[in-house]
Amino acid sequence: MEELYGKIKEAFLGFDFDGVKALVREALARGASPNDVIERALRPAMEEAGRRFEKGEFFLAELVVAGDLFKEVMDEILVPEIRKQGGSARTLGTVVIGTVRGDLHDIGKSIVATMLRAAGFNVIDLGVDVPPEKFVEAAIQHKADIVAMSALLTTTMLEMKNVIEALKRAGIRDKVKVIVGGAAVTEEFARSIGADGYGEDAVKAVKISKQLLGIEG
Ligand code: B1M
Repeated sequence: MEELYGKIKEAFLGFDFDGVKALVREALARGASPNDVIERALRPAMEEAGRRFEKGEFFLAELVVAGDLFKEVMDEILVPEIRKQGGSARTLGTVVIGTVRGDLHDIGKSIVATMLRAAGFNVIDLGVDVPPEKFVEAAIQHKADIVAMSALLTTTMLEMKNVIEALKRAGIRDKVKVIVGGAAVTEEFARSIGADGYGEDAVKAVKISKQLLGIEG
């Protein structure tokens, strides 16, 4: 399978949309899980695109195309597959999720939302560039059990603390669990701002959400 993941990365970095889709379908047909395809092929390819951008080898336009390609593969192939495999009849709790104010990166947040839904959570996705007051409003309106935040920029990760402060001001900090994640965030940072949990990837985000609500399995 590693060879196939290598081919997906190569096709991804060549922006071969049809090639990537065909190879992803092949990986699934050969027994790979959607999460393996994300974590072992698509996410590393995206990270390489980011490195090339940093080194000046890719322009911003190429980063945009990489984002579009990732989203197409998710929407057309992986999200339907995750839903098919999920199929949980229970509702484990309500999660309000968004990418914080000033941050427009939505791919990782959307993967986390999909995985949470597949696991049986009711997920309210607020989108990107979400201000603290919108997180608070949604948490109250939907009686959220968890507020989940994503940030990819070292500048915007600081917004997470502002959301926690806003939850405190609204008097609901002790009624919700807060989890954070995204490329810029570390476990240490999560602890320093008073979050209850940190997810390195979408699978860990689901695991920590269940743990925080005392759900087994
Ligand atoms: Co941006 N960008 N970007 N970008 N971009 C990064 C983050 C960067 C590291 C690239 C680089 O320079 N190497 C860099 C940030 C540097 C820094 O802050 N230190 C950067 C920059 C600088 C910028 C701009 C400022 C560029 C510019 O305009 N000059 C600009 C900012 C715009 C803004 O947000 N205000 C910008 C714009 C963009 C695009 C629009 C072109 C595009 C986004 C398209 C889109 O989302 N629709 C883009 C992309 C694609 C990237 C990289 C290459 C890839 C991000 C991605 O989608 N990864 C990124 C480089 C990188 O991450 N290494 C980069 C794949 C995704 C599956 O991973 O989002 O990490 P990720 O999500 C993972 C986990 O982190 C985790 O689970 C997911 C699944 O495994 N996770 C959670 C995520 N959220 C979670 C929440 C949880 C738990 C787990 O709990 C709640």
